[in-house]
Amino acid sequence: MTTPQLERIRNFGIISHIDAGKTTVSERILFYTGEIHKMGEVHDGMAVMDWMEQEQQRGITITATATRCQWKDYTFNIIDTPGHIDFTIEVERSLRALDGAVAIFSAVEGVQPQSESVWRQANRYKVPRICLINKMDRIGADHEQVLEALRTKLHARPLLLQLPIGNEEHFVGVIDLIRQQAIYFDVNDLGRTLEYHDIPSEMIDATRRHRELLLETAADFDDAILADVLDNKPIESERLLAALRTGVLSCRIFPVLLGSALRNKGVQPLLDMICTLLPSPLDAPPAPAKQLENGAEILVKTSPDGPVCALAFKVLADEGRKLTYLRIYAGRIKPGDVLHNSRTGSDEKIARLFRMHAHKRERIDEAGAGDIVTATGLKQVLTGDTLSAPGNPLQLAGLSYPEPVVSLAVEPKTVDDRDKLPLALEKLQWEDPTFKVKEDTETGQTLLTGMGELHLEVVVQRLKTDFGVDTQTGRPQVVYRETIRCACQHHELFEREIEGKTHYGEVTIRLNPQPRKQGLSIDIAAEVLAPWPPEMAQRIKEQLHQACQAGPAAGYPLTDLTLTLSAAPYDSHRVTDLGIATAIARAVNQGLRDSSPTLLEPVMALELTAPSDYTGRVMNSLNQKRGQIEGITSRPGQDVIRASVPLLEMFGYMTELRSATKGQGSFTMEFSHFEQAPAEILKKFGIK
Ligand SMILES: Nc1nc2c(ncn2[C@@H]2O[C@H](COP(=O)(O)OP(=O)(O)OP(=O)(O)O)[C@@H](O)[C@H]2O)c(=O)[nH]1
Ligand SMILES: [Mg+2]
Repeated sequence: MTTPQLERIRNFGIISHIDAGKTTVSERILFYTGEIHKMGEVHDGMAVMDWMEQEQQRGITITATATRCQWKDYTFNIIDTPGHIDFTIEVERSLRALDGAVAIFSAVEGVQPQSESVWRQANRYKVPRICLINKMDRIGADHEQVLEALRTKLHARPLLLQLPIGNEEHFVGVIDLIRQQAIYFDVNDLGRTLEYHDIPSEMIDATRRHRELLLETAADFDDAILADVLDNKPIESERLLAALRTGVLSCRIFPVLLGSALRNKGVQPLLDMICTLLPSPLDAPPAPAKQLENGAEILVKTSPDGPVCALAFKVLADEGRKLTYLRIYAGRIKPGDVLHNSRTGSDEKIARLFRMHAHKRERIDEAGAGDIVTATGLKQVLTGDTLSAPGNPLQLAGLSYPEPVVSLAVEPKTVDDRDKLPLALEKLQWEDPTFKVKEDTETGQTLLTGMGELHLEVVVQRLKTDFGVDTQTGRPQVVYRETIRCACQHHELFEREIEGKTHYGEVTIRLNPQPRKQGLSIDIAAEVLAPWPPEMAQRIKEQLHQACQAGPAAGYPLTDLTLTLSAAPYDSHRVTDLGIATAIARAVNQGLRDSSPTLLEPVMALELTAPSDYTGRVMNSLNQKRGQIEGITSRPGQDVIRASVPLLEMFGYMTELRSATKGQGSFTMEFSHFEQAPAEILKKFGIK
């Protein structure tokens, strides 16, 4: 493949709530762009993009999958992401590395909780988006309701670019409001052929009304269009699209298209709009970075010239070796090149470079700025690392990781399994920053922590299928947080002779409780650390963070408090690393014990759908689970209940709900916040 012009590259992700149709859309994209010759369906376990055995068995996406294809004279790097909240890190890292996104909504279910989460994630990275309302063929499809929810729930400004022709199973095509024509998709050749016709007479009025809205929106971004609209002059499609593009790139408008991926309708117009409206790597804002040699903040512009700067946004353990996904921001890389890893401070060599086509790799000789490729040979690299030219070490902004809230104890079944377990867990941790492993020194068990039951279930199954390690697991447990109920100040002086050397360190700390959802903050007044050598000052900061990883009540991480380092006298003749580290650990530990420590439990935001006949029964069971019902909305024959419920009560709820609703109820939930744990839980941990 020749190196495409940068302005004709589109790096985009497909994001949505679970089951909205991301993988089905991706599969159609690969088919219509000629990358695959047979369309595979998710529910048959045949979709190219769902390549993992676990994905094919479960019919859901688990890992973000990258692929590349050509549409007209544009090159797409696409990442299909999972919708399930347990795999949210896959969305996070994809949005961090991509320039744009296609947000998919189901025409029936509309804006669901996970749609809100991925939308917020995209907002955080200021990723321009276009939307596709999918499943227009289903009974109850209602694109107007989705548009309304985009406005009210996501506070976005959607702009409809199409109207549907026919409803539900009679959905046959769309009216293109820009070019003012009807587009039909030929059912006899899997939607490959598009037919263009005049707008059906009964839709002329609706088209005119919606077109006016489109013109008004375009006029917001182009004064010349505003003048022409006022003068009733015709406006060419290209001008309209250019104005809309300005609105999209600045995330002020979100154009909306309609389709039914499963019925092969609406995908090609989406591809055209990806080319026309989404950013190229050149449109993406320059990446902020820090120059490590002098601490200067700089902006890295997408440019193939100049020193290399790339972000490792995903690492895959592939046949035991690391395969690193790179987004290149500047420069060019090729096999044999040496790159500096800013986190480890060491240099690493690229062995081979590849372009990914789902799970298949194509070897390449070179890649440049704006591209997304994978590399082997980078042994130390982890997700979020910056790789740059050794002569010009840089640090890009990293990724933010959600906190795991569920843990599971595992025990290897045989001696052979015991030998293999640590390496297998290490490799799974390379891939997934939201999966953590801890040895429980008291029980000798290995404790896995992750985002949810499904996350850990997949890990345990992968231990068996990918690494041949059989394990026995306990029941999932909640990962609590610890906080304090009153303020305190503590002074600690540590001075002791160890192996002939006197170690000394002295600190005063203050602890203040904070309201819920405030998190942990560590305050260090600049003057306290000013006399310290920079590397010791850095270690003090790290030790303060470290001291908050395990609280005194039950060993859980601390939250909702402020830890202030109010004094740390520097005596260059007496102070030692060990002395100051011990003083900090003791001060924080004793301070926490004196501040009335307590436990907080994770509370989940739940959205549950069940036939209306079962609503009473479901609400009762949620009440018994200490759930707070936040609202009920009715759809034909079904109720959607939103509630918040402590995670502890939700283990195994899927089975319970299925049996209570004869298999017709379903729910999704995601972490919402931490709340004071009730007395019976505190009692279990011996907390008063
Ligand atoms: N009726 C109808 N069903 C669809 C449509 N698009 C997808 N589906 C079905 O919806 C289910 C989920 O589709 P997927 O493509 O796996 O959805 P997804 O968004 O990738 O799901 P996750 O990756 O698990 O988050 C599958 O059974 C699809 O066949 C559509 O346009 N109409
Ligand atoms: Mg999928």
